Amino acid sequence: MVIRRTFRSLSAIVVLAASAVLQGQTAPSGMTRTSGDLTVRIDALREDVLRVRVWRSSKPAEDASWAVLPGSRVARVPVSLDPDGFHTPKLRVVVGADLRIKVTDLSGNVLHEDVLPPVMSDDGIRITRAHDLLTHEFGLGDKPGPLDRAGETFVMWNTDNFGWQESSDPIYKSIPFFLEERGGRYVGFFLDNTFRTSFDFGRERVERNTITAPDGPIDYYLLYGPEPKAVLGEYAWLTGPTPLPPLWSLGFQQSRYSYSPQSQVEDIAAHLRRDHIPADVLWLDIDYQLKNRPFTVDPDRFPDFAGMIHKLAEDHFRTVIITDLHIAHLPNQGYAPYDSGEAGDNFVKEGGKEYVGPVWPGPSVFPDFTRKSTRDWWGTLYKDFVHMGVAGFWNDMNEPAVFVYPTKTMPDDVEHRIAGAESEGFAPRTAFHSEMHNVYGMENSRATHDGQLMQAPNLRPFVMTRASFAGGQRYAVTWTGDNSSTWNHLRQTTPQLLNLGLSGFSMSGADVGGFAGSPSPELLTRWLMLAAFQPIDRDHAVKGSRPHEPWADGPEHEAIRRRFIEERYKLMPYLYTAAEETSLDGVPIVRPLFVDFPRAAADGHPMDLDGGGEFLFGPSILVADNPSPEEVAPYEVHLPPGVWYDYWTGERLDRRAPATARDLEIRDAVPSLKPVMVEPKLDKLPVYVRAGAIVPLQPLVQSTAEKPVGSLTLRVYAPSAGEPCAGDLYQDDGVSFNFEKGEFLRLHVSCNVAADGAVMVQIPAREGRFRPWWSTIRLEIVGASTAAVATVNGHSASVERGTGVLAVSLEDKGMAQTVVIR
Ligand code: MIG
Repeated sequence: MVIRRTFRSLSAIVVLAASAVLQGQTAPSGMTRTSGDLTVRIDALREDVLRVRVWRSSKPAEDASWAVLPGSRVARVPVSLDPDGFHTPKLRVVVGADLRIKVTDLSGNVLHEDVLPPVMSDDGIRITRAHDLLTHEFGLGDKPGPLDRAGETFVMWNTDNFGWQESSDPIYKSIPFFLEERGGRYVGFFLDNTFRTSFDFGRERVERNTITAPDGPIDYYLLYGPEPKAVLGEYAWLTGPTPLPPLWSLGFQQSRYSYSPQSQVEDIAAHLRRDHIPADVLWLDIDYQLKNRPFTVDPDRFPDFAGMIHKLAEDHFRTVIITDLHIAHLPNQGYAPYDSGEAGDNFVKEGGKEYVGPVWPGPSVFPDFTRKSTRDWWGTLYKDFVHMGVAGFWNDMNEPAVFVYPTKTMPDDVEHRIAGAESEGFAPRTAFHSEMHNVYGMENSRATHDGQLMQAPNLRPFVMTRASFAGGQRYAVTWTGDNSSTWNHLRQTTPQLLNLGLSGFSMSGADVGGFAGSPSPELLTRWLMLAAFQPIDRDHAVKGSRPHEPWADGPEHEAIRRRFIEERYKLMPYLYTAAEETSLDGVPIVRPLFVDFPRAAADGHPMDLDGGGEFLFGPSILVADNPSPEEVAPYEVHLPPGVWYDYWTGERLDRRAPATARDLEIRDAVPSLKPVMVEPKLDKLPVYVRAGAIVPLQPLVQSTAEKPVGSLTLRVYAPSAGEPCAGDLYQDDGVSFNFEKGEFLRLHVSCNVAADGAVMVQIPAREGRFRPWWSTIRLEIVGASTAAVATVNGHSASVERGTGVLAVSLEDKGMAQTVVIR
C-alpha cells in the first residue's frame, strides 16, 4: 500500500513536473500535485527561491504580478526529483498527498511547514504554517508596533490613518512580505495576493501562522537565507531593489502643511541659510494650489511660481511639490487634468459611470492607474513642473483616501481596468476595487515616476508616496504618514523604519517632530538628532501646529539641532555609499543589528542585543537611542562582539554583549561583558563605530549642491592586530544616470594592523571615470597606538596627532597608494 502510493505519486510528479530549459535540454524545475479540486505547483526560481501556487479546477491561475519583476517570476532552475518531492542544491521540498508542503534545508532544518492543507474555496484562501514561541517575524511594511511581529495579527488594506497609534492596523501600506527566523535560520515569505490579506503570527494559536484572504490566488515565494542578508538580496532580486536616489534626497528637508504664500517659502529658505542649518529640500503642500486642485498653482499666493523654483535652485534648494491623485470633477470648466483625463477615458468607474467621491478639491475622480495608457496620460501632467525645475513629487492620499465614512476609501465594486500589463502577465480585464485597492497607490507612484522620467530622461526621478505595495520601492520612497508629536511616536520611528527597510523600502522616513500635535522643544530636538541617522530626514507638521523649524525654540536648541544635521552632511559620502549598496544588494540603509550580526546574541534570539533603540546606520555605525526616550534613568547598550569605538570621542570600548553560553556563565565576573551604561542627556545621542571600519567623510557644506572645499577624510577605526579592516566609497554626480555609463567612482580601501601596532592602509586605484571634488585625502586613524612616523608610498610624511587620532594628508590623483603609520 505504502509502496504503491509512493510509486503513484512519483509517476505523477514525473508526468506533471514543471520544466526549466537549460542548455537546450528540458529538465524539471519543480513539481505539480493534485488532491481533490486543488492543484499545487512548486517551482524553483533559483536554488534558494521557491514559488508555490495553488489553484482550483484544472486551469492554472493567471501567472501575473504587480510586485514581482517579470524576469524573476519566470526564472527557473532544474531540480532533482525525489519520491515525495524534489530538492535543489540548497532546499528540499516534500509535498504530502493532502498538499501540505514542507521545506527544509539539506540538513533537515525546517524552514516552512504547512500544519494544515491549503484552503481555496468560495470563501477565500488560507495557508496554515507551523509557528512556535521561538519563531520571529519582521517586515510587513510600515505597520506600527514592535519590530518583532510574532504574537500579533495584521491586515493588509491601505488606509488613511490620521493620528495612527502604536496599536493601529492597518495603516497606509500593504507589503505582504516577512522575514522569519527560527533556530538562527532566516527565510523570507512573500504572498503575492493584492486582496485584503491577514497574517496571524501565533496570536490565535501559538503554534500557527495563519494567512488568509477573502479572494485572489495562493501564490507565494519562499526565500532561503540562512543569513538575513541573503533573504534581503533575494527579495530585491524578486521585486527590484530601491534604486540609487538623487544625492540631494539624503540632505535635510524642511516641510510644513503648508508653506504659503510664496514669500513664506522664500523666508524659510533664507532663514535656513542665514542660520547655517544645512538643507537641500523645501516641500510645498496642498496650499500652493488653486482650490486644492492638483496641477494648478494659486496665482494670488504664488505670483511667480517658476521664478521662485528658479531662485531656490540658485540658492541650492530643490523643491518637491505635492500632486495628489484625486482630480477635481470639473467637466468643461477649463480644468485640463479633468478634461484631458476624461477624453482618454482615464478614470475609474462604478456601474459603468465615472466614480465621483469627495476629497480636498470637492467632488473628485480617480485615475485608473492599472491601465498603462492612463499612467502615460498622468505622466504628461508633470510636463510644466518638471521643465520649471521642480525636483520631485509627493503622492499623498493614494490609498486612495476618500472622504466617505467609515471606509475612508472608494467602494469595493468600483471598476478598474487592467490593460497594458502583458509583461506583468495580466491579460486585459476589468477588476474590482477589492482586488486593486492595495496596488492603487503603488501604480500611482509608478505613473508619477515614469512621467518624471519621460520629461527628464537623464535625471533620477524622486517621488514620495504614502500608500504602496510590495515592489513599490522601484518607483518611490515613502514616509510613515500622519504620526504624532509624542515621545512614543519618536520611539516608534525606529522599529517602523527598520521594518520598512526589511520590506524593501530602504528610503523611508517619519515626519520629524511628529505630524499631529505640537512637539515640546526637547522632543523636537531629540527627533532632529535621531533623524540625522535615518534615511530620509524631513521635518513636517500639520496645519495649526506650533512652528517646527530647527530655530523654533531659541539658540540653545537650535545649536544642538544644527550640530546633528551638520554631522549628517559630513557623513554624506558614507550615507550615499550605503544608499548605493542598497541599490545593488537590497540591504537597507538602516537595519536591525541581527542583519549584520545574526549570531551575536548568546541565545540566538535576533532581538536579544537590541534594547529597542539600537540600529545600524549603514554597515559600520551603530546608533543607540534611548529605548524610552522621555526616560531620564540610565539605559543599557549592548554592543555586538568585537571592538567598538565611540563615534563622538574616538574612545575604544572593550565591552561586548555575551555571545556564548560560556560568556553568560562568567559575565558577572568579567567587566567587559557588562553592557555600556548610558546616562541620557538632551544633547547626546550614543553612536558607535565598529573596529575595522573605514568611514568616508567630507567637509561641511550647506547643501549637497555645494562643492565641498578641502579633503576627503577616510577615518580608519583600528581593529586589533590581524583583524579585518575595510571600507567602501561610492561617488557620482548625484543626479543623473551617467553612472550607468562609467561616470562613477568606487574605492575599496583596506587596512591591516600588524602585531607591533603598525597600521598599513591601502587605497587602490579608483574605479570608474567620475572626477571627484577633492584632490587630497586626509587619513585619520582612530585607536592607533602612539606611533610617530608615517610613509606614503615609501616616502616619509608628517603625522598630525590628536587625542586618540593620528592623521596623514596625501595627494590623491586616483592612483593606488599605500600609507604606513608606525
Ligand atoms: O488629509 O496634504 O499625510 O503629510 O500634510 C491630509 C496635507 C492630507 C496628509 C499627509 C500630510 C499632508 C496632508 N495630507
